[in-house]
Amino acid sequence: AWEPVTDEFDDITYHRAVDVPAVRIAFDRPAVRNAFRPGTVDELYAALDHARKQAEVGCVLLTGNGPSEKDGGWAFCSGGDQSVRGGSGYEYRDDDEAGDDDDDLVREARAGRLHVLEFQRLIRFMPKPVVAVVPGWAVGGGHSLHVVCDMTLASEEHGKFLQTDPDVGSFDGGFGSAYLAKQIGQKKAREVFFRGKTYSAEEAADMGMVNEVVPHDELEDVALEWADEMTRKSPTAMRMLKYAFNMADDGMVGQQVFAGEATRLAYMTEEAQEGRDAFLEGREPQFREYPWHY
Ligand code: 2NE
Repeated sequence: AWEPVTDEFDDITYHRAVDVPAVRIAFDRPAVRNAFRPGTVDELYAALDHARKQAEVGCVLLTGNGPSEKDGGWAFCSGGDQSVRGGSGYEYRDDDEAGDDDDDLVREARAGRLHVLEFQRLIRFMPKPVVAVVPGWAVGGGHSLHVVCDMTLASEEHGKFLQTDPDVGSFDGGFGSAYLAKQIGQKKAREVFFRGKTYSAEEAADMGMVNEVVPHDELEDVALEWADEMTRKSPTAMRMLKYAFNMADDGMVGQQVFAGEATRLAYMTEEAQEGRDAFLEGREPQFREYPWHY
């Protein structure tokens, strides 16, 4: 069971599980296969950042609400909303109420930007697992979002995976392509972008970009079971593992993020506290009392 964290969002829904320390963030524009416009991205970022900061939340399920009332179609996300794409990116339009808590200057500064990439980075760098729960189409920038999530669970009947970026003159040259190649290999990743084939959930699992495929009506229950499993594990170990998995591909930033967590752990030692105490008491630190572990 879920309870709303807030009902103030327009383009997404944000719920907290009643019995599991997990949240569910869902695209809520099923009529356009959950395409995102700038305000949608603002709301996704705000919800995920909120989840990141909640000490009692250990897992995020990112999904898409559905089906579409118009034709019954299901979607995780179909990428950037092409109807609001302007000359240099996606633009706020008058009916884009989402995220309008920001003042006009902020919206103006973001206009035309591809700030879904900031949302991708938040998924990547937040210290908790984010699971893409794919009930239908994962397409274009929506495909890239499932790629950057820590794991992907997909609907057997409706899960479909497609890259249309070069069909609409777009290209995710970061996680959407390069990290995908790490997951499924160079040849397959190039096929995904260069041929633009649609893959079923089973095919996507065989390729290595989907972890598990389950019957559609079990999708949300299984997702919650995964969240339950993961949130019973050591938060510190999970955080260090996520950053360890990231580090090899994330260069100096990956090292910085991992090192930040290592520093936090070091601060918890008596040895580091002796350094602080000595400074505050105006004396030499007595580090000789501490062992040189090997
Ligand atoms: C998603 C897909 C394959 C679904 O096909 P189908 O046949 O199931 O549905 P249909 O009829 O195409 O779509 C249903 C309604 O949703 C709208 C459609 O226009 C249609 O509207 P109505 O005719 O009912 O009024 N719709 C679907 N996707 C939309 C979108 N992205 N923007 C606006 N309206 C959309 C099929 O619909 C499809 O191929 N969609 C386009 C996928 C796409 O090209 N996405 C953008 C890629 S670029 C990107 O996402 C990106 C990036 O790569 C990097 C940074 C930022 C963004």
